[in-house]
Amino acid sequence: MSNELKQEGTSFGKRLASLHFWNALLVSLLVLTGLIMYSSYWREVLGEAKVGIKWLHIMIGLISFVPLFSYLRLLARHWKLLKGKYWQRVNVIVVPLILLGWFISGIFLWQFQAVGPEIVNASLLVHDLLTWIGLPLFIYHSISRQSRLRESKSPRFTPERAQPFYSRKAFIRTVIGAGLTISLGPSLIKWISNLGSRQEQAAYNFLPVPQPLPESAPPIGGGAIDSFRSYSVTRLPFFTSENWSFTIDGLVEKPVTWNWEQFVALKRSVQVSDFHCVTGWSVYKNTWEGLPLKELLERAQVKARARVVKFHSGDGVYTDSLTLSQADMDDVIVAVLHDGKPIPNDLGGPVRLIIPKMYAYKSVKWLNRIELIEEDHIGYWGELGYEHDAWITGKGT
Ligand SMILES: Nc1nc2c(c(=O)[nH]1)N[C@H]1C(S)=C(S)[C@@H](COP(=O)(O)O)O[C@H]1N2
Ligand SMILES: [Mo]
Repeated sequence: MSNELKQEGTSFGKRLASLHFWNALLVSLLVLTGLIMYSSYWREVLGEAKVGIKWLHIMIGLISFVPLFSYLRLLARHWKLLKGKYWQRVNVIVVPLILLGWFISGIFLWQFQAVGPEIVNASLLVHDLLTWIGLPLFIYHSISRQSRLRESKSPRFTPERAQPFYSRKAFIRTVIGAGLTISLGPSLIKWISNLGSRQEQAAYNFLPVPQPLPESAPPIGGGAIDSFRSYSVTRLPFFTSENWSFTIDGLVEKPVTWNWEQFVALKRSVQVSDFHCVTGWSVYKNTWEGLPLKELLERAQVKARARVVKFHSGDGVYTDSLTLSQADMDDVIVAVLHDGKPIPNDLGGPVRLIIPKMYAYKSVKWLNRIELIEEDHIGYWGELGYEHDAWITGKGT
């Protein structure tokens, strides 16, 4: 919205300036909370408070509809006033479109269970795309307006008029600057300091390397569509074939602990399934090879008293559980290979749980212990308010 209009001092100009201020403030806060959610550094530091950040983002997002809606009602009049100002006219169309796109896709992402994976996937794409278009535009806009303002500090530009306007801008600029530094700074430093050791981290430290069955290579599902967004609430744990083991214990007749060599010698089978994260991304047609949970439980001989299967991650933090009847589903698999290749460390390798009919937060990475218990156990995300029974919309029972 134009400076010129505001300096005219008309009430219409004042309304536009005020809407512009509130919108800039809300968008700054959305960018701040959005980037914090995106950053793996903050994910680790915030711990459980990350759920609060998500709620804040949703709330601010909902509130941001107020200035957007108010502006849309003024748009026609503003448009007329901008006669001949080509770029400003482009602006007053493009900016509300970006905001509206963010808003609508945000609503779907928020209501992921109601709309199902396909709409959520599309919404995440739109939300991300608009962020990578909108964010640079937004930063460019706030910097260029700032310098335009400085240029216009002629003697006629009286301090009385400049002061409140400037302080609002300075405020927004501080929020943006602080937001970018806080949310991206640590990730950037971490990324730079990791540059040297990246190769090393990617190495697969397990010998013997598990050999894929004929159904896995080439993958019977034709190969996964799209890729995983590596997500971990902790720092990545590292294992090698020397220090890794897999245990089944608790209420079983035959508790067992395998080392890596013994574990890869067990008979595996292959299945194809889709993988859906609640944040909106999915990976379709994964060919997983591993040990059906059912068979592992039969082997350990579950005691009659047991009700629940608890899964422990080697990260020492993450857990989840299934009831015994859920654990009886044929497609629940303790996976060792994905599309014929060993599961890399950042995606939960060497061994992760796969429950195709439930959201991916039930898919415990670095799985190394299965414990049979009597009482129910609420897992990591269940404790943070997500549904304990994470059935995917349209796929559940
Ligand atoms: N141990 C552990 N398992 C985990 C998680 C985690 O943070 N730690 N994140 C869960 C979530 S929310 C998702 S979406 C998937 C992500 O799997 P990926 O990192 O292989 O993409 O793992 C699930 N299993
Ligand atoms: Mo997730």
